[in-house]
Amino acid sequence: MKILDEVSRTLNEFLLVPSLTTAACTPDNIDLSAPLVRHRVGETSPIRIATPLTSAIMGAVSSPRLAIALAQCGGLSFVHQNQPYAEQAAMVEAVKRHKAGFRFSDINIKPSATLGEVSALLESAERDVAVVTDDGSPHGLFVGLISTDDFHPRRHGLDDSVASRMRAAADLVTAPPSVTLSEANTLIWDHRLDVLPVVDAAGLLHSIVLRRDYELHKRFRNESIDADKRFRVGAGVNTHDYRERIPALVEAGADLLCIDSSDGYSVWQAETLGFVRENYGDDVRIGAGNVVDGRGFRYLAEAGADFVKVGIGGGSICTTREQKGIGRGQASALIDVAAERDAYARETGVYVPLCCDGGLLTDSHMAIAFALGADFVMLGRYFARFDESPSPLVHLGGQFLKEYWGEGSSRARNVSRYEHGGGSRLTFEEGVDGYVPYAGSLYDNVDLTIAKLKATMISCGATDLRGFHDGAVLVPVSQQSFLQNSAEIRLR
Ligand code: RVP
Repeated sequence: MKILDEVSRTLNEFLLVPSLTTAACTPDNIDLSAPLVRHRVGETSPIRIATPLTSAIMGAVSSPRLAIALAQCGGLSFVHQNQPYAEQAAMVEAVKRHKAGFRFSDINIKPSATLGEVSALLESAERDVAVVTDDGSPHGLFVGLISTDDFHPRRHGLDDSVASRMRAAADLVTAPPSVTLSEANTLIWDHRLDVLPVVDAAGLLHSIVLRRDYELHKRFRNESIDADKRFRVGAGVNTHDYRERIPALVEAGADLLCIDSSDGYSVWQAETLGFVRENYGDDVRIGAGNVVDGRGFRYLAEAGADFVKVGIGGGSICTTREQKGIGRGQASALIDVAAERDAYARETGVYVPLCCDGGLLTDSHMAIAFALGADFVMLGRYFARFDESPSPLVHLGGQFLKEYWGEGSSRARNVSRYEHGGGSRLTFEEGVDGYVPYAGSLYDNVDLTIAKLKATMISCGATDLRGFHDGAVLVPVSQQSFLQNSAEIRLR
């Protein structure tokens, strides 16, 4: 038996002590970019992201819609693996197929629907125009467009059909799927269009380009895109069906894989990493985890992991610590693993990035995680709160909430992540099923988080994340100062 000297500390137990802010510390000058995969010290990682945020490998979090939005903001999503691999690969493909500026048509209606129905649809979605397809689906036969300018509830019967007031496809300007974004925008301005439907040779709707996205697109200067200008997306894998899942995900175009497990210090992870190296060399990039100490890091780094994920039991929906008694405070885990990462880099000349996963409840927790040595962070609760996450929005007790559940909850039944040796059954739960407060758009919230991280780095005199970590001065807070810090107490 061995008992570690230090107590297990959470991110909440640290504060940053400001250092000299120099003239170079301006928000425009701060570089939040991060390496995602291993690289030689002094060289650039083959995959970097401009915004060091990734979304958790969870069914309640990482959908194609969220993956596209996050890639637009410079981050990266990992599509969850608790589904048949063909379905997961289809999600990856949907992200890779999506051309920047071209969106899935999400407000669609059948020509036989009534004006009353389309009116309600547009009102609830806060949109002005719906796309009419033969079956009302996003990729059905394109039939026309109907907007709030095409009918008025007092002039036209709400029981009249959409077909009676829509502008028919034959009279509209459309473009083929080969159109580029700049050609599409020229058509939009030349023909004064609000919507440009992109339609294939068979007349099926492919996507739409919206005039109002023109400005939005210009806002994304840091998109995560591959060499072919497609959005980057990651995907979770497991140590059970990797022989089938990994080829399917690679074929679908996944940029990065990650072994998804609550406890990654296992021979099964080394085997999975070995499979990738044997079959793909360095062409396929794969992270591993989760671990909470230097031993776990070194084991996975030596087994070939491209990055290592840190954190056991800290997730906001996680009950692993109560159920199994395993885990470690996220701050202690990061301090230990970051020291091992740097020692490994000195010894081998290879830098293996760290992802801090779970329990980042505030933007300041993220700042502390970067100061303690995380290269990038993974967030579940944070992203689950946004419009773009796949979980339902509910109105309860006068509050808007989004559903959020753990992968170890009985709702997700993610047996491959929570292996208890019980076959395909989840022997006991390691996560809960609950709600998080709805917080609006991912774009606005990520902008705010970036602004706060930059403000922290400015106070600490840093202009990039590595410099922030190297120069960080942190202090553990005592129970007393922790209590006094709480605004609730100060106001009493
Ligand atoms: P959080 O951001 O605090 O919501 O944590 C998300 C992380 O929690 C995930 O990336 C994963 O590592 C972990 N998780 C997911 N499901 C569960 C569970 O059911 N226990 N835990």
